[in-house]
Amino acid sequence: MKTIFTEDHRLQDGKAELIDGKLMPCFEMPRRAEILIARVRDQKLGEVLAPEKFGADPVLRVHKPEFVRFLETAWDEWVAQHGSYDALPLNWIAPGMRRLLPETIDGKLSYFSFDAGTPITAGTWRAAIASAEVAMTGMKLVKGGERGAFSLCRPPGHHAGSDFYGGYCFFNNAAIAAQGFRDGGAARVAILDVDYHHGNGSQEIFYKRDDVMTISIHADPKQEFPFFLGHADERGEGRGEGFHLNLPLRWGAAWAEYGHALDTAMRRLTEFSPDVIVVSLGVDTFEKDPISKFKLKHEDYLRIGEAIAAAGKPTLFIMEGGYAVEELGINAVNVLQGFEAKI
Ligand code: OKP
Ligand code: ZN
Repeated sequence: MKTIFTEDHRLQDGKAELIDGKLMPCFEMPRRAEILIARVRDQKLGEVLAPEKFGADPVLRVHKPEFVRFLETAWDEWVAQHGSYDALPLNWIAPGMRRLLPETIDGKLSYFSFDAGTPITAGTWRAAIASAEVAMTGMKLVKGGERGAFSLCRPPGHHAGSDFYGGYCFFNNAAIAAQGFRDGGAARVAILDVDYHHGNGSQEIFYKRDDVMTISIHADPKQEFPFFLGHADERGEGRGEGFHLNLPLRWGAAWAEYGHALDTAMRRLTEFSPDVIVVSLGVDTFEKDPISKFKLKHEDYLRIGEAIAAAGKPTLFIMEGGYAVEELGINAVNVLQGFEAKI
């Protein structure tokens, strides 16, 4: 299959994130995409294409204008206030406080974010737009008849919601592509999120809709980030009731548990009968991932790709997480090769 990739991902190169009570070098780093594209080339997965320009229009189909405007100007406002170093929020809204948009940058960071792991840098806006363009270009390829395509997005997207960023994510690339499919004529789109972390942004964006089904297999939020969404009893709301599925697994889950959840996911997805599948492809479920606690092995990623192929639908893979950097390429490309072996 074809891969969509741009060097513009490098524009997001945060210095540090707050993790385990310490400011540590960002796990979400440019080297991730370098390793991924090297493996794509090495395995001769297929042609590598640059993204087309889409600008902010498709982003605005799923994100609120005030949020998009905030991200466009946040760096300049931060530099004017503090100086030329990465912007991180320091506090968040608590129950009983009022959600009013502050005038100053520190307040705005707090208003639009949900963690201190996601630095806004000089290049964040351009990298995030480029990442969304990578997703949209993959969308166009699949809409144009490709059975599968790989959007090598970086920064990732599945934690970003209609008006918030966090978890290394700014714009929700998978949601933007899914909405792109809808706008291009697809009646039903399924997002299957196999990243270790719950795709809270994708869930929030489509929770009240029955045209985009969201399914996420992830570490139980009772144990793991993002903690406050991703429980098994969240099934959608209003028209969206029954069109969302969470499959949380406990720390330590290996293929036995994971494969079972994937079967359940694919059964529900098939019943929905989507025109197209968008996969939020995280490989931080890997046994050696430094920030995660599942136990998948290299060969398990082939099985994930095969299971997705068995649904028989055009499929767009959108890169999300995975932080065992040196082995990231093997795991992600294994999913794509498992898929291609079964189509
Ligand atoms: C982004 B993606 C875990 C700390 C969590 C944020 C993780 C964001 C993951 N001990 N910090 O879903 O891979
Ligand atoms: Zn993740």
